[in-house]
Amino acid sequence: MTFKEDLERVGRLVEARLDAMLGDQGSGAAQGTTLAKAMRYAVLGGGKRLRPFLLMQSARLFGVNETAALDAGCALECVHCYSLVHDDLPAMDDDDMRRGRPTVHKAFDEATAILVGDALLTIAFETLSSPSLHEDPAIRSELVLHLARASGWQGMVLGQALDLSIGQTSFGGDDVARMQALKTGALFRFACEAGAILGRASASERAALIAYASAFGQAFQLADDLLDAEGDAATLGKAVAKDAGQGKATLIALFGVDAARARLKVLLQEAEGALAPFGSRGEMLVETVRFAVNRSS
Ligand code: GRG
Repeated sequence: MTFKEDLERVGRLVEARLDAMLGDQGSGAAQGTTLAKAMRYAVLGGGKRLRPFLLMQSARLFGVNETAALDAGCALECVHCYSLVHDDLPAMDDDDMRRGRPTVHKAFDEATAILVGDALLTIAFETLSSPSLHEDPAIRSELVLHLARASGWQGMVLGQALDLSIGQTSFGGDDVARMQALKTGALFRFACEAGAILGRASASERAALIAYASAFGQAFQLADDLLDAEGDAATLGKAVAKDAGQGKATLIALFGVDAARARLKVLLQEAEGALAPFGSRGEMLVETVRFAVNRSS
């Protein structure tokens, strides 16, 4: 199967599993509520599903059962969607469009968008800790621990807080890199580490995947910044040129587009190099980082 075919196949699996997860929620006490409808709106029908894809490809290196990896990937996608919903709020990035349609607080209202984020975050941990995900409680507990670390106050939330603090302090290249490693990179690291956890990988295999994820996260963010600087709003499904307009601290703002492109090449090599221990089994992950760097949306 080609990379594109597999990305599409996983996208369909993720969509169907998330639909079922949120249908289950909707059939309980939340059935028919605005909250349930808004959660479905936030999660279904859009997105590249790159984080679950990475998780499933990492798990595949170790022959992990795809159903377990899919559930863990959907938990991760719920955290990602929560972060997008909260990031779009007026108190944060104040965006009207996401994934080609109105943001959750525009389609519903701000209070609902806050609650959607809260509920998606908790569903993620409900999913990871459910005995149906994996029979071994030690594996489930390790997944919960690492997702909590990646998404919380020492991870993505801290990255977002640092990003929001820009303007109050002066930011250099190292500060921007640290902020982005937390805000964007932490969930990619979890994606790859979760594959290693599910696959009971050796310490060196796990370290290789973490090194890949680190280069992947930086490359993904640089590509994202380049798309914001040079991309097309219709293709992206969201506003462009926001970073410069808001005086955002990006590596492009500090060093320029040419330096960003040169750094992207180095990161691509780093990501590919980190996969060397897996030989040809790592080919899909090589394709994934190439896709993340060359994407147009
Ligand atoms: C609110 C705690 C909290 C954190 C927000 C994710 C985030 C942190 C902010 C989003 C701002 C942003 C555009 C960051 C750049 C990287 C990024 C997460 C892009 C969106 O991810 P994609 O391209 O989105 O994978 P899709 O829609 O394909 O899932």
